Amino acid sequence: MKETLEKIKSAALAELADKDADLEALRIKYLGKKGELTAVLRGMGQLPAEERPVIGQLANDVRAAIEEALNARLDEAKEAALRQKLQKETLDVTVPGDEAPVGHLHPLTRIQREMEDIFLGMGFSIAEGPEVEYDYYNFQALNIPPDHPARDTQDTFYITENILLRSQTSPVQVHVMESQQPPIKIISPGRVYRSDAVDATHSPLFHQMEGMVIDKGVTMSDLKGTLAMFARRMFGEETKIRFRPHHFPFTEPSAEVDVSCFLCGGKGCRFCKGEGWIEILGAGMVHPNVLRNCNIDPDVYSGYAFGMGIERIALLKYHIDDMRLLYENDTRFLGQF
Ligand code: 2NM
Repeated sequence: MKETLEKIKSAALAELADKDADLEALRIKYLGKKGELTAVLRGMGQLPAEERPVIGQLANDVRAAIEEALNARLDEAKEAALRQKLQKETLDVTVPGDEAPVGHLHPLTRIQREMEDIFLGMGFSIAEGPEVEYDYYNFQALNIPPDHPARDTQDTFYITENILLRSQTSPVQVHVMESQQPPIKIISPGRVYRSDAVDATHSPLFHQMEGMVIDKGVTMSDLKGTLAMFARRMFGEETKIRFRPHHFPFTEPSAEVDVSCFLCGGKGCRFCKGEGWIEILGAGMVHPNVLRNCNIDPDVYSGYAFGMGIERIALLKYHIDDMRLLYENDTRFLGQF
């Protein structure tokens, strides 16, 4: 029996030493209820009484030795598994991170804010209003009656007979004049709509910034001074402005306003098409009919107004030759600003 126990022990230890050993199978084989060691212990009853303690002791020693070897292997396996797990989860904190792309304002938005800042600096406030308007606010109040030819050049999108998408931001000024007496000094930036086909310089949706000042004794020279200041801030301190007579139904007198070419300084170049001047806006003194329509007495108050396309200013300042680029959201284009 002693030899059997020794054999079991050396066989178990040999098997446990194998690095590919199935440890659970070996535990069952040697230590389990139906295992080899248990079988030997069951046979102890047949032994002479004096041998039992000796064999019993030996059996315990063998069991302890196998358990010890088994536990050592189990610990080793656990440790190896942990090492492998940690290795897999290792994070190299020295590897450079992925750069998160950071965007920036759209060039149109930048120009609009720049323009707003210039006028805010001259004491204007920003006024906003609805893009869906009554015909009255977009046309009639502005001295454009139903059959006026100016409606043709500003044909817009009608929602009903008398509700439409505004074709200019002037209706905002009408709302302001209706709700407050002068002094009024506002700009109204925003989207406007016209039934125009898309090309390099036209879009059915574009942005305008209009301005209006109404008070006692406001004159054309105030308009000139304000626009001259705007032109210098926007296009450079050397910039001059030039008024050319024009006609708008809502202003009298009216003018189209040019700035001296900020590339050639007025000598004439490709950019200004040899003119030396670039048209940027329309302006004039608010028509007495418009003031009357808004319950402002034209014998007491006078005012000027102007309007310009924000896209046009953006195209000029950034030397962009096609307006459609501003709307296509191609980041290869937008990323340049
Ligand atoms: C322009 C040109 C000239 C204008 C007039 C008014 C109002 F409401 F006061 F009558 N707002 N904006 C105006 C004047 C707009 O855009 C080219």
